[in-house]
Amino acid sequence: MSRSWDVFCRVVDNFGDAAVCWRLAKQLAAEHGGKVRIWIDGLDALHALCPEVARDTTAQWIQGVEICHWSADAEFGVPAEIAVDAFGGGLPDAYLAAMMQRSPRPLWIILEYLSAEPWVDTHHGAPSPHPRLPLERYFFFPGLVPGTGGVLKEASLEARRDAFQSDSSRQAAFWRGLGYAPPAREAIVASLFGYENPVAASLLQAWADGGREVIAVVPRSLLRPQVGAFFGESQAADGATLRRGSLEARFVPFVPQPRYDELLWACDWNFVRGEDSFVRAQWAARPLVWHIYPQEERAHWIKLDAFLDRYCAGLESGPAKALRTLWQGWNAQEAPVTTQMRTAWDAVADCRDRLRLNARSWAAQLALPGDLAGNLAQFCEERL
Ligand code: TRH
Repeated sequence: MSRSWDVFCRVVDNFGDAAVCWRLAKQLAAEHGGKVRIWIDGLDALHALCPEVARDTTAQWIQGVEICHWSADAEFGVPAEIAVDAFGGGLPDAYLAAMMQRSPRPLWIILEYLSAEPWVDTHHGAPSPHPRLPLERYFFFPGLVPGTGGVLKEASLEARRDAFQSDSSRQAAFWRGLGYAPPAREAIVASLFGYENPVAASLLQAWADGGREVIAVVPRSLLRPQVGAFFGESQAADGATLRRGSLEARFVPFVPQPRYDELLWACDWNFVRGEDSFVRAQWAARPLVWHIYPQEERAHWIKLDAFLDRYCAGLESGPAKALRTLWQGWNAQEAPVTTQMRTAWDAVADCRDRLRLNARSWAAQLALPGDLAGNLAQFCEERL
């Protein structure tokens, strides 16, 4: 059944909040016939992901979704049947008042952050009664295993990925579109998207000193100035190429979301961060390294380990240990001596075929809980 949806997105920082809400909104409209509005307080973030989005417009229709600027004086009109409160940012008072007037009352979904921790499946779908208002409210937890909400995945994603990865001419066209020659077959190509990272120089040095050509593809991010600084150019411009030893760094622009997927599909390794790029790198079916969003009291280490426990479950102890060491090194908040990062990289390079196979089977396993938008639509249908 076609339902109406209001997705509320507060841009706390960076792009992840907008990225998840935008994907969800598009998919509810395109695959579930939803009438979808996204209320977002930071149009700049959405514009970066989808340049068609104007930064200064109160309401605009793009790709089947009505994008509304969530300003202090926004007029919400009649609430939709379902309100998605992304990452528990809360709903505005005026909207709550309108929800109370609507009959039947709308459903309120708190869409949580992704976590691989074992408690997620017992909390997924639990009611979260509002302290004052008689509104039905539920927690919806993304997750990696059946019993959770799954993660976002468009119906066509695997087919598009496989078509791209098996077509060398499309890959060559992709690189040329970015202004670069297609990488040599024997080169290891790694995308580098992340937060500031004191460990970066150690890994870059290991690549520069290594016996095999490495191409680091560096989109705009907080990590990029450090990569540039390694070559003595902290302000490296889009389109620049810098070289040292066996390492070539390509500085690429921040591309629209669908193109970023292609970048992930085109690389042998993907260094990613936050939530959405982390999930997309898993769907790319290539080995990845996650720079997790740091939390207070080192809570993120629990999340990181919980993910690695699941991701490495099918691996033999050697490759599992190699991957863990690299991930832990990349997330360490102090710079290790270069040899540690080199040892970690050499260890994963030695088992790269095994890690690639694991990345492929992990992507297949990730589809088992069903995709998040479909699971959410069904969850709501059962309660409306
Ligand atoms: O930007 P992120 O760090 O996002 C977040 C926020 O910090 C948020 O507050 C926090 O709660 C959350 O992480 C956990 O990382 P993320 O989630 O990977 O989002 C980045 C998005 O940017 C993702 O959709 C991929 C996209 N992207 C492009 O579209 N083009 C690009 O060139 C690049 C590098 C990324």
